[in-house]
Amino acid sequence: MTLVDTPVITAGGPSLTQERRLVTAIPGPRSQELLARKAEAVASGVGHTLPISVVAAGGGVIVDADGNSLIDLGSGIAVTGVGNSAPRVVEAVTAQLHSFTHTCFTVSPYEGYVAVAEKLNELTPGDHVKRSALFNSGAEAVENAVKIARHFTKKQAVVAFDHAYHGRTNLTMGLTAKNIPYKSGFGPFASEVYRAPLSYPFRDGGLSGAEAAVRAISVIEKQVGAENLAAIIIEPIQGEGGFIVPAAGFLPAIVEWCRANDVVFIADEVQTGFARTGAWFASEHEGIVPDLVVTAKGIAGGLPLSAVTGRAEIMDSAMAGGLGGTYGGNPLACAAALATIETYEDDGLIDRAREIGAVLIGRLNALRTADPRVGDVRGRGAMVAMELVDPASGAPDAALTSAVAAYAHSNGVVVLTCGTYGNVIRFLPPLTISDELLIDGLSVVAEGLKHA
Ligand code: PLZ
Repeated sequence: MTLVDTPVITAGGPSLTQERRLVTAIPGPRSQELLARKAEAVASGVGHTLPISVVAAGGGVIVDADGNSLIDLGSGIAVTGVGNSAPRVVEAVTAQLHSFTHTCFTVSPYEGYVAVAEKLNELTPGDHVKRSALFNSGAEAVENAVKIARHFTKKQAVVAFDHAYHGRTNLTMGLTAKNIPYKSGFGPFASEVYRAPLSYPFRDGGLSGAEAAVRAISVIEKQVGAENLAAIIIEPIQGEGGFIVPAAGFLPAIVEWCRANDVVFIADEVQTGFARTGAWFASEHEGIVPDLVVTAKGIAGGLPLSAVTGRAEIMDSAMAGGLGGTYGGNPLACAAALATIETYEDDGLIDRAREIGAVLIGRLNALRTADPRVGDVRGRGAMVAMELVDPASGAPDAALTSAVAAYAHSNGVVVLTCGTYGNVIRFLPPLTISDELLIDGLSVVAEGLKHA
């Protein structure tokens, strides 16, 4: 292939040309150079999905150092809902950069942190009195939610579900279900973590939400006991575990049981939160009001920020100085979050997530009708996936899934896979993507399926 000597683009944001453009094979020579350096410099446990060297991104594209422009159907794992380098975010963070970059909120407070907490208290489900605390990563916020629930209830056990993903720190690894690559050899894990069966409609043999809840609650009562249980933590739609939407009624029944048994119900909305599913939070689709909500990812347009928000009496139970961290609620990340939330609101991105969902579900269902290897299509808003199976047995087909993803990658489309069985292709486009790009990306995936 002849090399086009493209200038390296560095300015990102929505004004980047919105197109799929391949000027070299993926990876091109400049990307290969970076990957060679990565192999020498970066620990091999830190993998990568796409072999490219990113120089700019925005709207619905990611541009690499070779001048290729790829369609982004992953948003950096559900982070850049407002798009990369979203104008309001760039402006707010730039202004904050010029005033101050860090004081440590627990040493000398500033308004941005308080304003983010106020916004979270307002936007999360329920009209009870709330408090928030800010952290850096999803895992850190999950750890703190569990800490707070234990302090409040004076109980220790925590229940997580099959297929759950809650992070990579020691406690959150223990809460996460999947062994490889998350846990194997990384133990011992924290004690007092228990696992309950989920509602997984595609693989549950017709179990209703209510029946699946009875099954889970029975395991919890027999194996843990409400008198020992501080909290139940669940993703309202499971992310890494396979975009599993529990059957209707499952989540409300679990919440109700928690209420009746003095158990804190924690919704991990790290992946589902912030407009992604066509609501501020996925809990809203089932009308549930969690005691604590954990947020991260989509909250700050790509800057690292996370939070725990919940009932004032629970959140306030930890003693002064009991919660914190050097960087939690960093002023740059808070400025980004306020601008991000304003962007979701002013640009109507919750509605846009629903429109994107309609395109995704429509196109993927058409694929499913035509191709029995597409076993299931599911999700809400701009969080949608297809599960690929062997049509004869229904067994998960991870090899087909990898082949389809690899085809998409080499043809300029960033798609991610997930699922306990590695057989789910998930779609998490930025909410700023155009229909044209989205449809082009999906046709490449469809070609990949035909090709495999
Ligand atoms: N809870 C529901 O989805 C992060 C993991 C990427 P951190 N998911 C992406 C990877 O392979 O490490 C996630 C999540 C849910 C918690 C987390 C953890 O959030 O910000 O990655 O710590």
